[in-house]
Amino acid sequence: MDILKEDFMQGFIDIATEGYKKGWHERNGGNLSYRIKPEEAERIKGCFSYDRPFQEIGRAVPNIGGEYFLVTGSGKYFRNIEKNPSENLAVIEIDEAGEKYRVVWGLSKGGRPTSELPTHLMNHSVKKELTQGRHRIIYHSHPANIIALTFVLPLEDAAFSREIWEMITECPIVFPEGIGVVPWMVPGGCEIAEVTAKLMEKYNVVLWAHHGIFCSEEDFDSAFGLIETVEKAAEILVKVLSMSDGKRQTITAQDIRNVAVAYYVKINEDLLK
Ligand code: 2HA
Ligand code: ZN
Repeated sequence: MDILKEDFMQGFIDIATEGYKKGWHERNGGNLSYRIKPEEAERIKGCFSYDRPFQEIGRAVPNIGGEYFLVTGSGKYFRNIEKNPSENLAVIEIDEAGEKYRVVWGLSKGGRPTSELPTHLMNHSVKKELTQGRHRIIYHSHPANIIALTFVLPLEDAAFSREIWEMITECPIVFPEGIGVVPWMVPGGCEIAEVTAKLMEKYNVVLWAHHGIFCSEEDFDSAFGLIETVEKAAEILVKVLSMSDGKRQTITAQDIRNVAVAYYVKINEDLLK
């Protein structure tokens, strides 16, 4: 058994590397977590060691008690993950009560799991409940165009969702529930985690103003593809806003409804009013 050969490890490393190549992970920017399946955990348990102490999560997440997560390390660079996964990543075990975690694999030269661990774990908790366990990935990155837009668009879910939906016809099909927006807050703690997790009850994409983006998804391809789509739409909007007389025509609210009907997705009508 070799944890590095597991499909989930390969998928994790693949999107971390591709995200870095996209320019979404300067220095130690961004973080990623995967809720390991019980059968995967069973297969790799021989790689785990239980000598590192339990630490407080900061908030209780009882419905993910006893689960294992693969997470990026705090201060580690996405650029280095492929070269050296065991130094830059960790597997953590959550205690049965869902109050503490300990590192059971990785961070071979020391360190801690991502500084955004509270946001990751609280988002996992919300999504596990709401998707009957289907969602397993929380991905945070720093794409330039969507961040740029948080300086010029109103920091409101409807305004952001509408503008981004309008930029590519397929956006309302890819994220029909829209985008949640968190105003600027200090990152890395339980406060921003609570606000983010609340929005994750409604959305799979949540923006942090002047900082970055979080998404929740079932698998690595969908998580990466979701951010790729949002960021491409944001890039188009930045170009449109940079042109002298702006939009001359666009995709209307009714067009978006028509796309949703044609593709059998449930569009978030609250954002189209
Ligand atoms: O440094 O992106 O939000 C990692 C981060 C914190
Ligand atoms: Zn960040």
